[in-house]
Amino acid sequence: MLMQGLKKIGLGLLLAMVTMVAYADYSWNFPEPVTPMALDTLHVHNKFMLIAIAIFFAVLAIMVYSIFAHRKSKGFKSVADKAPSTAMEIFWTLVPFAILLLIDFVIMGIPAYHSVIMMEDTRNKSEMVIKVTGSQWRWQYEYMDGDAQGIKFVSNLSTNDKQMHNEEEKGENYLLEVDNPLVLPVGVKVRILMTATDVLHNWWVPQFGSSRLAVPGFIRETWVQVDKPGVYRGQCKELCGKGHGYMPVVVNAVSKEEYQAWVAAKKEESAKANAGADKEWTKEDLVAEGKKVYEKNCAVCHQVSGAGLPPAFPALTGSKITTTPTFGADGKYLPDSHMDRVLNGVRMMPAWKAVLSDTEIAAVITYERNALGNNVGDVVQPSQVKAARQ
Ligand code: HEC
Ligand SMILES: [Cu+2]
Repeated sequence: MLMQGLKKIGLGLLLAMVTMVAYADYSWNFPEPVTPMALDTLHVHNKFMLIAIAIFFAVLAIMVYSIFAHRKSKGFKSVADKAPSTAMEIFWTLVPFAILLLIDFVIMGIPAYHSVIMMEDTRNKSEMVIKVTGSQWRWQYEYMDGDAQGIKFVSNLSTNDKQMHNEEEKGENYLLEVDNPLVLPVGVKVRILMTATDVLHNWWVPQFGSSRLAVPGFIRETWVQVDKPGVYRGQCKELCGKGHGYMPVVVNAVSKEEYQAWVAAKKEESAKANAGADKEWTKEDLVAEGKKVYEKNCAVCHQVSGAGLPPAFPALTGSKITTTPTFGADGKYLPDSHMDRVLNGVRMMPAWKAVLSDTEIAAVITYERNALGNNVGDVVQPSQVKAARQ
């Protein structure tokens, strides 16, 4: 019986080892660390793992020895029959306490302390600052200083609907792809300020080893220094509502030269968009532009068709706000009107003032009023949005 059991266990172990070798690409291990923080935490993990394994085998060895050496057939009696000794009990309480103290506070405490200090050290030698804002359900990035100062954009999921509904083969980066990735120069320590506009989110890229809650109303900090060029993917790591699984993080780490080129291109792009804000747009152009803005930013809640998901997310088709005038006789927007809702939000409706440009807001409002089954006929120009902001 015993031998058979042992054979079975042996066979099991062998099988486990074979599968481990088969997975030698380490897909069961941590993802390859690419920042000093990720490397440090991986080392801490490995040290702790060794300590835990050593303790496991030491305890197991004592147990197996005790069971065999003190078995009943050799005449050993149950401890329960022995008279308790207070001195012994105190001694055997203090010994594990001392061992734990040594392991936890010294052998494990020192490397862990080192890691935690490293994580908290966001300012020392950091060369640039980026603000990351989480919203239901997208990330917004803003470059706060240096050449890139003023660059600000929204990063939306770019996986199409068809893949989600199994009408099309799922792509390689299914739900881990965005329209505008965050671009960072390699080898530069970047201080990251983090906040949220609605609920808790968490900006998490496993290969960076940093993860911090984004809390509405608070600015929290972390940092990354990506040492290897590449595209790194992550996700929001805090359950944040219906679209939690649809707000991936994509970071493109490039050489300093490529980064400079990207900054220049991005600046030119925003200069062009600003020029667009001063001209008079035709209704057709606004509606066409607005469709893009709508499908990227609004359709998650109000649906592509505009039917919404009542009662949580109202329909925009035929709604009072989208079909009644948004400007009063004095040219100012009315309270609780279309412009007010989109700029300032209310309850679960996000404010778009700080997220979308004048042109985008003008376009999306014009689109909602003249598409999605509505046919109000009026247009909102970017210049009117600009004025409305004041
Ligand atoms: C996170 C989900 C969400 C997103 C994304 C969203 N909305 Fe809303 N929206 C709401 C909710 C909820 C309301 C109802 C708010 C209330 O009155 O309590 C609303 C209301 C509105 C209304 C008023 C409708 C009415 O008749 O009450 C308009 C207009 C509107 N949203 C436009 C937009 C536009 C434009 C966008 C994209 C730029 C957008 N929404 C994105 C959730 C969302
Ligand atoms: Cu989130």
